[in-house]
Amino acid sequence: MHKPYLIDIGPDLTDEERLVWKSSADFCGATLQPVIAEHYEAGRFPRHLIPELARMGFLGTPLQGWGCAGLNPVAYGLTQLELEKVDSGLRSFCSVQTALVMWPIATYGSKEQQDRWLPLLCRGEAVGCFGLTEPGSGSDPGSMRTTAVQQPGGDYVLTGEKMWITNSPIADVAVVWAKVAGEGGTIRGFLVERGMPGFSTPEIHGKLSLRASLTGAIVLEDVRVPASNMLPGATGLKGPLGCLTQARYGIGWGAVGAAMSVYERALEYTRDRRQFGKPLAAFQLTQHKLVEIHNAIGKSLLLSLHLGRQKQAGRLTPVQVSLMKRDNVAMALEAARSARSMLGGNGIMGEFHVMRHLCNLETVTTYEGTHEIHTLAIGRAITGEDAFS
Ligand code: TGC
Ligand code: FAD
Repeated sequence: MHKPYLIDIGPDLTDEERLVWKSSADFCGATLQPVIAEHYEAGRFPRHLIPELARMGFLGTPLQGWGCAGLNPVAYGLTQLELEKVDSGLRSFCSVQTALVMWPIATYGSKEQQDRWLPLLCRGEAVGCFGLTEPGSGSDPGSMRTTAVQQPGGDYVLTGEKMWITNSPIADVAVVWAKVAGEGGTIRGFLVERGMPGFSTPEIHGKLSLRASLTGAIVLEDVRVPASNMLPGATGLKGPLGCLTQARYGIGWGAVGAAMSVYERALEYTRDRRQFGKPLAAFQLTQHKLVEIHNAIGKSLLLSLHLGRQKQAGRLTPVQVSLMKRDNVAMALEAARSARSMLGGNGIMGEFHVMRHLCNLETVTTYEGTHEIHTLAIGRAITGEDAFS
């Protein structure tokens, strides 16, 4: 008797959540999984799939209005799980658009900004990106050097460079964070649009991770942005950090999907492949590896469900999200390393999909706050001592 998962959250879900999970799994398995390895190996984002992702409600998923699906946090998390079960880069595309572009426009934006951008972004007719990181400012975004200087007529002139920006090469709109000169350097968010003179987004080439995702810079050479493009509801570092809390929540769920993918491959492979006269899965050392991954997935899933319910009740705190992002991604990375070893030489091949997840997860543990930064955030919360600097 073979039962791959002993922890099943299915009975704890509502009918709607189960339906979302199943339809997401069916879509991702039928439409994304068959093409992902080829795109990853070519270092290409499967751009032609954007309309399909939009049709599935994967853009702006938890938002209410503007055509968005309006799913609750658990159902939204399950969509992220299924997307990342295929590839972290596909989840990245959707989560940047949703949590880092649409969420700030919906939360901090003016009605005019919302009505203009959110329907287009929801339908996938426009792509957005989020510019916080700079060449000299990663874990410490408060040290950013991009500036916005207000002109006599009210417009702002933005100058600086953003680095490592998901989706930037194809973005129609960039949420750019900059320090406003003359206001004590307060951080504000601006919607910078493709076509504005001085705005360019060169692609970053040579990534060995997240190869099916587009990453670029944002170069701002005295870009003139109307005052009406400033996000009126965000002032200070808590503006961008609030967006990160939304995206990190989705990553917490997504990482469980990546771990499930590598676990299922390792289980199938070790049950089929025979050495020394019996299946690899019949060796105690292999079972130990499988049990470690299996149990870790179960615990991460339960944590995600618990924190999803807290979010639904309005009780989820940013540091709880740090815990979820940190631990679920670390779990998935460990699972991918172990699964790769169980596949032996085949483990490095694209067709077995494990090495791709392993390489992707090296990015996932770095972006949206590195593992170390989340350790320090949790350490600060439980000790009351700040060890960041
Ligand atoms: P600190 O003094 O702690 O906080 C400043 C203000 O922000 C508030 N706050 C938060 N609000 C919402 N969510 C959070 N997670 C928050 N963390 C802090 C805080 O309450 C305070 O508010 P107020 O009212 O008192 O002003 O700030 P700090 O300078 O000490 O920095 C804290 C630290 C280091 C944790 C933060 O800077 C940090 O998280 N650094 C990591 C940077 C990061 O995650 N960058 C990600 C860039 S985007 C990205 O990677 C996208 S990948 C996309 C993809 O492809 O999926
Ligand atoms: P650094 O901050 O230089 O850190 C380097 C190392 O030092 C890390 O191990 C870190 O944990 C450690 N470290 C730093 N400070 C401390 C400390 N106080 N104590 C102990 N250790 C410390 N950014 C965006 O704004 N938008 C995006 O869309 C986006 N997409 C990305 C896509 C990809 C593929 C990648 C790789 C990155 C992306 N990022 C994006 C940037 C990402 O958020 C940063 O890479 C990340 O925040 C870390 O910054 P850094 O690379 O400058 O590393």
